[in-house]
Amino acid sequence: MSEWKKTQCNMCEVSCGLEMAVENNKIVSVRPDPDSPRSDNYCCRKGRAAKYYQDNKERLNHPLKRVGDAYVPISWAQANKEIGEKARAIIDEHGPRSFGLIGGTLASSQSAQAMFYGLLGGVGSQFLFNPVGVEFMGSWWSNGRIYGDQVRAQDPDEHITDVLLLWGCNTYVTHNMGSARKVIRHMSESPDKKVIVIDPRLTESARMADMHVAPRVGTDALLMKTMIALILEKGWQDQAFLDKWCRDFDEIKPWFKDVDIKKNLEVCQVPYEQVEAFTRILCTSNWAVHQDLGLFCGRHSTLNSYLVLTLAVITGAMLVPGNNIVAEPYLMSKQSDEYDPKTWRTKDNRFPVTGVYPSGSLANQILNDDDDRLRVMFCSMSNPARSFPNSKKMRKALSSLELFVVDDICMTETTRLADYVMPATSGYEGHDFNFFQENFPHTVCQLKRPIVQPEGERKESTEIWLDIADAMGIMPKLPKKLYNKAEQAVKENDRIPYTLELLKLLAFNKKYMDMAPMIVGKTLGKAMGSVAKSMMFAGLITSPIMGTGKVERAGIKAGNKHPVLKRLPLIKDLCVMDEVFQQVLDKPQGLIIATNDIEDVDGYIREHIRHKDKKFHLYCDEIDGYIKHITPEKERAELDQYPMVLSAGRHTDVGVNTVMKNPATYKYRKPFTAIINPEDAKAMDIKDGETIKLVTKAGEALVEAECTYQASKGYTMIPQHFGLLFGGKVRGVGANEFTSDEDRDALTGNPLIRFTPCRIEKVEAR
Ligand SMILES: Nc1nc2c(c(=O)[nH]1)N[C@H]1C(S)=C(S)[C@@H](COP(=O)(O)OP(=O)(O)OC[C@H]3O[C@@H](n4cnc5c(=O)[nH]c(N)nc54)[C@H](O)[C@@H]3O)O[C@H]1N2
Ligand SMILES: Nc1nc2c(c(=O)[nH]1)N[C@H]1C(S)=C(S)[C@@H](COP(=O)(O)OP(=O)(O)OC[C@H]3O[C@@H](n4cnc5c(=O)[nH]c(N)nc54)[C@H](O)[C@@H]3O)O[C@H]1N2
Ligand code: SF4
Ligand SMILES: [Mo]
Repeated sequence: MSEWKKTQCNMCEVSCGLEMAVENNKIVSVRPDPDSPRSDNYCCRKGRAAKYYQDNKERLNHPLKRVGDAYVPISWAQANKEIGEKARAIIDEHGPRSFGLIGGTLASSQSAQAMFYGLLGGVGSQFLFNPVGVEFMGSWWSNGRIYGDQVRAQDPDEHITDVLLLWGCNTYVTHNMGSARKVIRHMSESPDKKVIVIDPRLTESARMADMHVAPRVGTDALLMKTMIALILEKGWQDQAFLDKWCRDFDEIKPWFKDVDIKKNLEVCQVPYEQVEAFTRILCTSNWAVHQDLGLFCGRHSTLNSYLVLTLAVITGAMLVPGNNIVAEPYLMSKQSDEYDPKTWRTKDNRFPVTGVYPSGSLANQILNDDDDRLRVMFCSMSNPARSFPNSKKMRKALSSLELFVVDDICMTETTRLADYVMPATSGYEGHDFNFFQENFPHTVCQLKRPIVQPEGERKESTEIWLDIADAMGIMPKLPKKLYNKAEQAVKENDRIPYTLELLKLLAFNKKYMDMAPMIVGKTLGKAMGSVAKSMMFAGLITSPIMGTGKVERAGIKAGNKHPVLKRLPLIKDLCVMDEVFQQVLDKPQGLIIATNDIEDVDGYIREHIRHKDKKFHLYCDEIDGYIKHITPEKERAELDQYPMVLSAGRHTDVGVNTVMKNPATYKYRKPFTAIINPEDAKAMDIKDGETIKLVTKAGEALVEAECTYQASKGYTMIPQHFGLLFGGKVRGVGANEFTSDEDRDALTGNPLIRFTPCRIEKVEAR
């Protein structure tokens, strides 16, 4: 007999609430959880495929050590001791710049990130690399410039907006927005609402849209520059909003002066009438935009994001409910200031955004001969040998490290390069969480807990890295009293006395601050039986929602456990957050833990603009120096150099990056093809199903051609999920076999994996 258990999907950041039927410790069936406050009884194909992810022949069960070309199982104690000693010795000899981290979080499971920050703090290193450095460098840097906060990302308020833009993303397929298909269908069917898709291709999302704007690939920046010029020419900007909330609107006007609108649009290949209608809609409606890889990883990556935000501010659609809002922080990230002399640079002079360095800088930081190079790296929940640009170079770099330790649930392209491989529990076998999820105006919080028991010696990633940090000797010696209070907290189900003891310790030892999550993990986490679970508590009692009134607005009040302490404001807030934690523990389906006051629009704007003057800053020198080069002549000349461009890795519905490896999930589909526009194919005399050679400056491989109008002219695409080794067999070619770590955005170094110049060669029949 199977039993239905509540959990949260571990596949993507949307984190839908799910119910899974478990039989003999195996997941046998999946359905959306009707009680989930997060996902409104919604679930996609990837979530339903959980059993293929959970049980497959690549799962890891024991710590492994590389001996020659083979891996041998060793005990946790031996693994920790050897890793701790080796790492310590290398870092002591070569200094903290020899140490760096990769990953540390899945979009859906983030507790281990806290340990990664502790490891960096303990060693004194700043080198963190993860998918932020593939996707968000330009976008999050722009957030920092325009509203003063890199961490709180722009999001659409899709549930009540009138116009939803899907810009450079195929959300109907990729579900990179909550309840994606439901929302798009609803908007598409409502006569008073509109979906507008801006994508060169006729995607599944574009088919649902009221308007499909199909610019030439790589011309979004020119298109947006033209739209803003049109707004200024017509006087359509929201002047009252700008007067109230913008510091420097007049200073950016020169960027859009003397723009030849018709000439620009010829390069973008979009009709004037459509652009005028599109622009007018943005100036007269509530609108919200979801943007993703087509913009973030496309040509002019950073400028694209900057101009989307600029459009939102100019039309009065930024930080206004029903338009574009910001997510409460869900990643435990940091703000980065590249002009602070204490901020490290890479050898190629790149800087971090939210504490993360560009992925394309990693290989060069390892592969060089001088003393300033990365020698020890730990990697968690990431597959950089597949997901960072230029796989060939990445393999060489990672395998040349003096010590490379990886945790994963499976044997992957990256674990195969490691000296030690650590077996982790999946999100269905351990505790974890996505901190938090935006259901604007609400914030939802859910704790994943084991619904199946882990096999072998798997451990939660959070605990794996805590134990390694301990073995490296970077944890301070903690007072016995803190351990006792932790035990007492669990016994009495009251964490306040423990928290006060912890605060006392930190107040007298400021240098422990960097290690605070690890201190909680080692005391409260070990006492609770899950370090990850204690990270949720640590996150809540330091959360930016604390003390804002949002928790109380969501209906959560402090219990009566500490009536005396409640008079002290700090303690009162802690008691409220402790109550939040208790309620999260009590509700496996998750709950709403904070609610914004959307009636108070001015208050909302003021809260989320983090510049001191509480104004949007639209002018910055970096963009001033860049945007003047975006002219129709230069754009056309550069684009014409590349008659064929490759999108290295469209995200299709049979995979989630490289997380879903089991081919059983696409048994009756033929997913690994390069899609080519039929007119291009005809011109090259290529037939559907024919084998072609795809060539870029980084690599070449034979692939099967699929001729379809899903591809736009001059733009071929391969999927992101292939080239994965499963059961001894590789299917297809990995997308980053074709990408170069040199093709990067000039401003922030984001890789341009959606714009890889390529050549298609006919393979003569032998
Ligand atoms: N099924 C599935 N879902 C996923 C994932 C997955 O792997 N599989 N991955 C998850 C993750 S991590 C992410 S980041 C998201 C990614 O989600 P998406 O960004 O929606 O995924 P892509 O397939 O890369 O879609 C990018 C779109 O941009 C378009 N595009 C390319 N060049 C340009 C351009 O120059 N201008 C414009 N305007 N558009 C352009 C492409 O034609 C394509 O349709 O999906 C998430 N959801
Ligand atoms: N060329 C090209 N490159 C790309 C992209 C592209 O479209 N084209 N997409 C980019 C994008 S948007 C992203 S987000 C990145 C993703 O890049 P990564 O995050 O590096 O890669 P994923 O494929 O998501 O791999 C996550 C790893 O975590 C493991 N894992 C899964 N669940 C768990 C768990 O519960 N615990 C632990 N410990 N491990 C787990 C999986 O087995 C997998 O090896 O790739 C980027 N790279
Ligand atoms: S949308 Fe994301 S979280 Fe929801 S079921 Fe699909 S993969 Fe899972
Ligand atoms: Mo992503």
